[in-house]
Amino acid sequence: MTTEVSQSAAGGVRHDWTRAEIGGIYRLPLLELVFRAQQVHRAHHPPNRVQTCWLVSIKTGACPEDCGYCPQSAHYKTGVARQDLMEPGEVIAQAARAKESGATRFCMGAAWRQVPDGREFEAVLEMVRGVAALDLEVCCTLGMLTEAQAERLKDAGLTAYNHNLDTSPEFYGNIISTRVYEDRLRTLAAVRRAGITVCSGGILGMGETEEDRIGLLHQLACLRPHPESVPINMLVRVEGTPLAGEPALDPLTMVRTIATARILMPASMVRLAAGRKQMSREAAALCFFAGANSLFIGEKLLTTPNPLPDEDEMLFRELGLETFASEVTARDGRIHAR
Ligand code: SAM
Ligand code: DTB
Ligand code: SF4
Repeated sequence: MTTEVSQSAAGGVRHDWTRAEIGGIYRLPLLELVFRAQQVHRAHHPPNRVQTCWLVSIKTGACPEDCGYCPQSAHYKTGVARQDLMEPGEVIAQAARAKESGATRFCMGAAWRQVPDGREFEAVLEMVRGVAALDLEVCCTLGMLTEAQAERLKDAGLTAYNHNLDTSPEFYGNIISTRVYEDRLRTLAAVRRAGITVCSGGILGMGETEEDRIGLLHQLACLRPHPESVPINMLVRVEGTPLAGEPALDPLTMVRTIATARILMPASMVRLAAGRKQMSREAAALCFFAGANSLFIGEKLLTTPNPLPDEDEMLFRELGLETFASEVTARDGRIHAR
């Protein structure tokens, strides 16, 4: 049985949410919200199971964009060492190691505003082909993409493309000035048209209001179809970025946002993405209870640290979490029972 089947059995998926409705869900008493989210979770996904994803930065730093949260922007002095595009062989070897470590999805990130055509794009296509041949889900996040590029990535075997909306349309301009919300939506549409699954979510803790978080969820939940994968990142505050001095986010805000995302997008994989390093295991446990069923493993995200493999093994053991085997998380980015 695929999730699509269980989804219709559970009453269908909506794309016509209003902001007011989403606000009503987001502002429920926390325990009521988490309880409802767990019910929705169980109607659409196996309980106690998480997808494990591995990130690698294939091109690091010197990015022309000015995203206020990002250590890789050329606009800020953050101490991130710049690195040109990696060799395909090296990336594919890392993917093989990621698979040995138990990852079922391999995500390649590049600090680009947009994908450059030519030698570098050809190298990325070779990486995608190599990773797909290892029978891993393959994801890329390379910045803006044209339809022609999306089609070539699809042909190379790409499962998913990550492109985050990050925050609400109103707050977006406070964080980034070098591109607009509409650019992000256009890339997501190109990805969708090419038949690649969409991975899109946001970042919490950038000084946004509750209304902005509701606005982000509204944008995501009104995409048709929903993004198959929704990463919720807690801002990693990196020295030198304009957001380095933001106060720490209350982890319960992550829980609330994840629970709301789970209710709005019942069949999607919701990822507890960046920020686990600065989160207690109790907070992470609540995020999983609220419906997160995916996470990044491996000791580094793109440029910042992630919990160590030993710590994650212990977390899985203590919570009784099992990981999806690669045969279970199928290459179309959705879960299929064996
Ligand atoms: N350059 C491409 C882009 O922006 O789409 C791909 C790489 S970019 C680093 C991928 C995503 O990482 C961003 O959209 C953002 O949501 C997330 N990210 C970057 N810096 C972060 C930080 N300090 N904390 C949390 N998430 C972050
Ligand atoms: C996503 O939503 N989070 C990941 C992945 N997609 C590419 C990136 C997190 C980056 C955190 C900051 C860093 O390590 O540079
Ligand atoms: Fe560049 Fe992506 Fe970082 Fe923005 S988030 S500065 S586009 S690498």
